[in-house]
Amino acid sequence: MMVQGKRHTLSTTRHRLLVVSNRLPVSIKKDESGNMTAVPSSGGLVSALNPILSEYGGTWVGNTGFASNGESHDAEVRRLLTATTRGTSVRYLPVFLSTEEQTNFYEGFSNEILWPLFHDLQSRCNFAPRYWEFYQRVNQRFAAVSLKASQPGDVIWIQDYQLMDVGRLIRHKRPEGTLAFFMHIPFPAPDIFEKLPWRRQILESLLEHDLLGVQTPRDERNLVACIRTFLPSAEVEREHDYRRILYRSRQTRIQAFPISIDFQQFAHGAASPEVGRRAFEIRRQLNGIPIAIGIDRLDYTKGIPERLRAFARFLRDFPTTRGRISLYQVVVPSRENITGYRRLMHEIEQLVAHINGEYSQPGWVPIHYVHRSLPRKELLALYRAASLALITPLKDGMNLVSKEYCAARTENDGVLILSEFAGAAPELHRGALLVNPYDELGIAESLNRALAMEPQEQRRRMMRMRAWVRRHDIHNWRDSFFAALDGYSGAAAS
Ligand code: GDG
Repeated sequence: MMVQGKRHTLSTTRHRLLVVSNRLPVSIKKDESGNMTAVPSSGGLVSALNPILSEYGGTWVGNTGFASNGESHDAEVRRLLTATTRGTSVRYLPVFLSTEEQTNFYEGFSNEILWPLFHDLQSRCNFAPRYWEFYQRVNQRFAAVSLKASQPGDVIWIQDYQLMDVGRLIRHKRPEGTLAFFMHIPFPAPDIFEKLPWRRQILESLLEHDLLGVQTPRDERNLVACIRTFLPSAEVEREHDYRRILYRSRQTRIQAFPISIDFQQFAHGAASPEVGRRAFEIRRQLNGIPIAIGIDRLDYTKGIPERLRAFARFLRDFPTTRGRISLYQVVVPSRENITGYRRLMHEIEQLVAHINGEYSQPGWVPIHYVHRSLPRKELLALYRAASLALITPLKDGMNLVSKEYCAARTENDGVLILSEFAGAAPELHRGALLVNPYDELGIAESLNRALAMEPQEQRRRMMRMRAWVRRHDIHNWRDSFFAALDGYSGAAAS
């Protein structure tokens, strides 16, 4: 639709926006005396979408991580959420799940099937049929809350792998509505996706959206290849930088939108005197010994044990570096109700103890290990204090930490060692040292190379990465996504 020669975009017409994600950006916690408080949730999805919602305004639908516990409890949660967003243009709307639903939908279908499968770790999957029933049932619940909270002209933007069936259920009631979806995790190739017993239903549900965003061109190729393989009657057309799918008289645009960060916010925050003082303090407390940081949610996809082993290999193979660098590994608690995650935590703790036991010397510890979530300022101070970032996921949709590290390096120094299987790799490859996260020796050699890297080379590499992330920030991501949606949706015609 053209207005005075200018294309209407979602940003200029301000369509009402409803974001739907599994978790709200705040979690509800109850203390010992039974008082409830709302605390910010952590994770990449929240980091990325928070600045967008605060700026654009809208409704955010999601669950609070707290099992439903009767009418009066639910009403209290609602009141708390309303109080949390008072004075802003954002509204949080809770979806309440029972403990059984949480177990089977979230821990079960989402995190014992979809999460490992979509990260190419199929041997970790548990394809229990009851999980699928709960997945559909809970998706139905999210769809019902979203429908009730929105009007036909609104844009409904569904997030991530836990909610792939919501669009189908909404579409049924709103054939003309504008529905978008963004997948934050990788999309697997057909030979992996085919293991999913419900592969056809999932693809059909995804094709109910007007716009389907994925992180990287590789994810786009994989998704399209899965559609061609498992829905052979779908027609695929290639347009400039996206594909158009025609299936059962609906059109869906599929496109890669590499997600990003609020570059200016990270750069300004990191450059603040307060953060500068804290970074100085951290370096002093560590006796001036440089650090390489690793910052990850507790998750086997992040490659933490593999990284620790590679660090030990580095200390073994390059003995002159002992005492000259430490690894500062932050592991943010995550999904602690899932057995595999608790096992992973113990594995990490044992490895840290073992490596420290083997190599520590007076005045130097090889690995500093922090197992908790840090306040934003402390995180920024660590980014500033760290000469190296060692980010080696086995597979990652994007990995925002790698972009945040670059944004925080306002002096254009520091080296990023990055897994070639992170979604960020194709964007940062001209500045980062890319490694295979399974290749212990390769990582050890890269660490050695990073430690010896001349300041001019660090500067050249860091400047390239910072320029890229500055240009391709979260605002740019939102604008591209909304512009693409405009060309396709009921919103554009309204
Ligand atoms: C998923 C996909 C994709 C971490 N520790 C602390 C903390 N964080 C923040 C970081 C960053 C976020 O959490 C982590 O984001 P990632 O992108 O690295 O990873 P996931 O949580 O797995 O995110 C991922 C993302 O969605 C977005 O699409 O990139 O591939 O898996 O922002 O800063 N924040 C604070 N304290 C911590 O200790 N405050």
